Amino acid sequence: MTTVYGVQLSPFSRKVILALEAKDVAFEVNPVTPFEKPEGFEKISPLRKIPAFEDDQITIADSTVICEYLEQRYPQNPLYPQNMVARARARWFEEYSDTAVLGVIGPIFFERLVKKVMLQQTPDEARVSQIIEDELPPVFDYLESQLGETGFLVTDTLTVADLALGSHLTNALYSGVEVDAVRWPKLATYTGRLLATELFANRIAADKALMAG
Ligand SMILES: N[C@@H](CCC(=O)N[C@@H](CS)C(=O)NCC(=O)O)C(=O)O
Repeated sequence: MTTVYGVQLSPFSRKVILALEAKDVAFEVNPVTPFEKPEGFEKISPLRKIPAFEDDQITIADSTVICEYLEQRYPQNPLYPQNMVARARARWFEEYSDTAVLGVIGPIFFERLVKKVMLQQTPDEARVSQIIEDELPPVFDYLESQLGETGFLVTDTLTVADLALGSHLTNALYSGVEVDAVRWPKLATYTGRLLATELFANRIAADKALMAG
């Protein structure tokens, strides 16, 4: 069975899950959290990070590597543009999302969801405010400067860049971080449009069911 080792609230695991769902590939999730990794997990994920992936052909880790493999193995509903420039831009925005956007949303998600809701600890709201006021604006400014009025991040259809960015924006939503539509109008519109797609809406519904349970 095609298996994702990870948890659906992890942004990197979500990127892989979204890619599988976009391509209509059946899979199961073997739950491995960043806090509790089974003994021997390094055999599946040598860096001991989630997600890892296994099917009848390969056992491999890292969301970027897994998504590229999925694209070649399951070419239907492509997530990488054929055009050379658009493809490079999609890869770039995937990288930017997984580094810079994660860098600001990740710690807020950790404080407000992981610490507060999962670990029943007091979130460091001073740290959250400092990120929202100082660290997040340059990241959103850059995204605003790159987005068009319509379509998705790189083209008119979803690419891996949208799966990566959308995955972090989903965790922003769960963390109470809204994109200010006055300051970042294109990013706010894009976020609304992306998270309303069937692909993201179904994933968000699944996350909400998990968090409610
Ligand atoms: N570049 C990796 C990053 C994966 C990553 O950082 N995963 C986090 C959870 S979202 C993790 O496993 N952290 C646990 C650790 O570093 O020990 C990818 O794209 O899959």
